[in-house]
Amino acid sequence: MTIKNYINGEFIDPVDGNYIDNFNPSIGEVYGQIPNSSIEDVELAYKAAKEAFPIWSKTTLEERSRILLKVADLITDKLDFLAEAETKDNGKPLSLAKTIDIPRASSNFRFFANAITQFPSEAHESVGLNAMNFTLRHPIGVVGCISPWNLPLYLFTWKIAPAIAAGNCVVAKPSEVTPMTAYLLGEICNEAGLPKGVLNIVHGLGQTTGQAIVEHQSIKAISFTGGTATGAHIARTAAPMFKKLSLELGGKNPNIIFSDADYDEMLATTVKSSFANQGQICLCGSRIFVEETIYEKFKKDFVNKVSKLKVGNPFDADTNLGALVSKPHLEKVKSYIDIAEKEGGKILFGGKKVTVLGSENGYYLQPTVIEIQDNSCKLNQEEIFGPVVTIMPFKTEEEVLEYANDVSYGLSATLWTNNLNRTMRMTQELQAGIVWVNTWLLRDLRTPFGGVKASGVGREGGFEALRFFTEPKNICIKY
Ligand code: TXE
Repeated sequence: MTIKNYINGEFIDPVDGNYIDNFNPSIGEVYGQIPNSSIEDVELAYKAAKEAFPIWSKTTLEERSRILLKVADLITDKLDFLAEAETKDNGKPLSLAKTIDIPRASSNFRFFANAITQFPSEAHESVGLNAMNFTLRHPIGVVGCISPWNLPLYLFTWKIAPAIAAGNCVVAKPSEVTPMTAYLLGEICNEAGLPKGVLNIVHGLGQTTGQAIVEHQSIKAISFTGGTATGAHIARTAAPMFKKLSLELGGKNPNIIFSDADYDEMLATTVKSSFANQGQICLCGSRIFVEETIYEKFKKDFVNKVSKLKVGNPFDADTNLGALVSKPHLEKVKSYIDIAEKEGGKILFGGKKVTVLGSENGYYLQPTVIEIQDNSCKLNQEEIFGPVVTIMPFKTEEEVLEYANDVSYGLSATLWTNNLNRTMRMTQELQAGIVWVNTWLLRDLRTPFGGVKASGVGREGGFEALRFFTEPKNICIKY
């Protein structure tokens, strides 16, 4: 299957005819081609967006909202089809694509379709000066949205929906590793009646297509989710051009477990926060710290539960972990497991590649639990982004806070305790953009989403996203 670029409402070949392979990770085989778009393709997409902007930016909020709601409905109507496409492209269990990825893509459109109708601007009366200020929030113009492979349609639409709801026109690039559902979104947008050129999707490699979007003089804002090194590179390129930047980068999140937590619920959720989507979620709690008094019990129960997870063909209903997204990624994750013992770690479970009958060339890995002695080891400091977690005991609140914060990342943290005072103390001190207490991945789309330190700059979600995708202008009137 050959994917094409979606520009000005049409599906077109890349200008210079260059294509790259698209893999099905569950069988380790090429199943299609995608454009490796050049500067010329990005320019075509930009021109279409620029032309659409004057009308789209003046389209009433009611009309924008109506179209976005239609996109949301169509995604829901095509849930099975889109979920199957996502699973084939990414390797994730079909059950996950059906319950998380595709429903959330629909919710993203529905949420911002509604949010834009409620988005306020500010007014400030300058008391005693006989002046009144009000702030306009105008769309920026043409904006760039670049997304990763782990939650393909979910994260792609998380950027596009607020961008177009706010009246911008978009040049978007999904990950070259998982382009399929973004391609299918183009058809849905046409069916929903989104005017031509409002959304343009160019496919290709980061260094070429992505770089061309970031370097484009007239693309005024970049919303990016992906690796920290790529985020730093994008910031270096875009900052001297004074572009607005939102960078949602990696995580190395602590999962802190106290003995007073609801044990069974903590255990079941910890299995999910460790291995959902094969551990390829930037919010996974990959560093597990357990209070000493329950450490041995937790270790036994956790390993027991993990040992029952089924690694298998992602299309099988009873599969818990599907394939990792690509061969290079599988090798990267495996390389961390290989250094575990050198670093003084002990593999309590997993660590090996899995051969799945009938899919022998797929990229499968066991869920892996490694006991470590020292938070400063590579395994606890670098983002592995796979089905690998470490566990380590702690004695005191102060000690575990130090472990939790002693890392370059600061995306999310999970805390398991029923002690209210401790909850209040620790949530104040944890260096993270998101802290979950007695839960994980519970998302309310109105809340700010993003990280501190090497996990990024800026916040997505709710009005934060609409603020990012608009330019405020204050008008001051003296009377
Ligand atoms: O990310 P990249 P990759 C982390 C995770 C993973 C690592 C690398 O640790 O192992 O990032 O994954 C585009 N200009 N996360 O290689 O390369 C690229 O084409 C413009 C965390 O997938 O950062 C893709 O569309 N764009 C993350 C997107 O950037 C460029 C989720 C992300 O690719 C570009 C995924 C450039 N110079 C990986 N280079 C999370 N926090 O959710 C690449 N791209």
